[in-house]
Amino acid sequence: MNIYDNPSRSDWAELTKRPAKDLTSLRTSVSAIMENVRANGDAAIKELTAKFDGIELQSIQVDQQVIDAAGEKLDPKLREAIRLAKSNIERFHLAQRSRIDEIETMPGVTCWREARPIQKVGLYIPGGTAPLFSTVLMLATPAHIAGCEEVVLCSPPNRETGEIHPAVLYTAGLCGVTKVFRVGGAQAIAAMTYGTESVPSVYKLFGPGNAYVTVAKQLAQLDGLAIDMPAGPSEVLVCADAGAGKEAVAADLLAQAEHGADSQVVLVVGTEEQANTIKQEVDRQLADLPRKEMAGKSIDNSFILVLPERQDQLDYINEYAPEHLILSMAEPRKFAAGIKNAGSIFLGYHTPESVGDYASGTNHTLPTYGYARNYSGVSLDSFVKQITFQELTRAGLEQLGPAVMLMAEAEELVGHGRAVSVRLGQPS
Ligand code: HSO
Ligand code: ZN
Repeated sequence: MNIYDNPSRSDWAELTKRPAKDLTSLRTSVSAIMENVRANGDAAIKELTAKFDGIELQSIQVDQQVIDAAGEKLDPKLREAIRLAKSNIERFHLAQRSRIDEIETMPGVTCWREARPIQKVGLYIPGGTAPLFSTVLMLATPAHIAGCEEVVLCSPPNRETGEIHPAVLYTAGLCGVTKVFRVGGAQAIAAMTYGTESVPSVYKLFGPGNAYVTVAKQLAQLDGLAIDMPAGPSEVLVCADAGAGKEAVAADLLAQAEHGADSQVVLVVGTEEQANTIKQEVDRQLADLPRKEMAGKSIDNSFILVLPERQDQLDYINEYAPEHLILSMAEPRKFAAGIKNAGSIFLGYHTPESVGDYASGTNHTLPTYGYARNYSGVSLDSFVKQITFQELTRAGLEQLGPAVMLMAEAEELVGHGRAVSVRLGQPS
């Protein structure tokens, strides 16, 4: 971990850069996979699953009995933990339901907005090195609360068993997923984009994935689907004051680093002495981390920034726009008031990022790669559209009509004006 001691502002741009991601080279091969699935449906899914996952699929869809029985394969204590997490996530997302306020913009002219669920949504849950059943909680819970009619989940089958991890299946059953499919990669995204004999097409895609999945989601957008947000490697920025425990800060940094070699980890502190102390502690804790190889690579690409001035710390963080921001400090709320760009903020000495990753109630699907400047994380809003309404009385139309007719005439749209005048009994 390099330490940068109070660099000048002109050097900050370099220190907010994420490693370049050029996915254009994958476009051709991903596009071929998508076309194959579009043209050949289930047969293509089976062919591609044999090729990429080494599994001959008997059936693509997971039977309901298999989902119902998945919980028995889990430690009852883990089932309990998942239920606790679900209850907190449910509570937080239920509170995000918008109130319907009817507004009279002028007498007799009433306007309002109502949320309607996106009817069909697709959730992608990666296989890979860790079965991310927590991501099922984060996506399926708000989808269910929103009232989405079809909640489709795709996840790659395990290379040995040909099955999806029981924790993923159990959580899917618990959170109201309607159909689960043993398919991963770009072929899963293609299946949910175009539909196959088994897999329904959906209107919006959610969930993390590797580079192939990311490119497939970009291509799905060109075919009219919505996606949750642009993807990039997960990241954390920890800002620690002198009172922050070195063990906790180092553990927070490593919790992020163990996600993958390309994870981004940044520490901001006030003194070089504190930077050195925490750097040593990171190395000490890294030594016995099971995923030390991956975490070590991420730590090698990470850095510590010494910024003695509080305003500089704030300005740097806002420029970096971290996915996760941990404010390990005595008065975090005061500091947080100055934050303009971040996906999710963890306040004080007792709030590790892990609680938000799993169970505090907030959503862990968050904007990475600086997209916290212009995107929010997943929430209940991600699963609904807002429809606007207006209703006028006769008196309301009499009041508003003349202005509309004048504007229509000025835009030379005679038909628009006529739609008002005929209602008011005026000559057309
Ligand atoms: N930190 C990840 C979410 C996660 N962590 C899942 C553990 N499991 C991205 O926000
Ligand atoms: Zn995490």
